[in-house]
Amino acid sequence: MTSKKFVAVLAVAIFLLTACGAPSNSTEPATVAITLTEFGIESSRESFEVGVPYQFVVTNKGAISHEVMLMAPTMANQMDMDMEEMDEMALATIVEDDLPPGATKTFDYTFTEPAATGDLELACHVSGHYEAGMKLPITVK
Ligand SMILES: [Cu+2]
Repeated sequence: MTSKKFVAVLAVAIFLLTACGAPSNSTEPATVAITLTEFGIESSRESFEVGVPYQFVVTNKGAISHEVMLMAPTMANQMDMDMEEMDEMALATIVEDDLPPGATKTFDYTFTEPAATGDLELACHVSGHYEAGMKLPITVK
């Protein structure tokens, strides 16, 4: 192989490598790690961007079952709101049955509009948990 030909082959090889090896990450959802405990919610990210697909990976590190809802803050003691209505209000939900101790569940969500801090939160509405501190305000820009 002449050195000129070798360079040409090398150039093609490099082109192919970079073409396959460097995919754009723009379509990959950004991972958000959420941890549930008694009684709190932690997130690897509390500030989000409109239009960016996020994958929420929710892990229950507590000793009892929890749930997670992405929704506007609500008075947990509001007696006129039942679980069904809350489910309708929620942008996303992982129900208690799916989050026993040690479980990890995911959901995908892309925010469509901005939200000031406190307009939206991640919350657990298992009876008594919200009041005990299982809520985390988030911001969407
Ligand atoms: Cu809970």
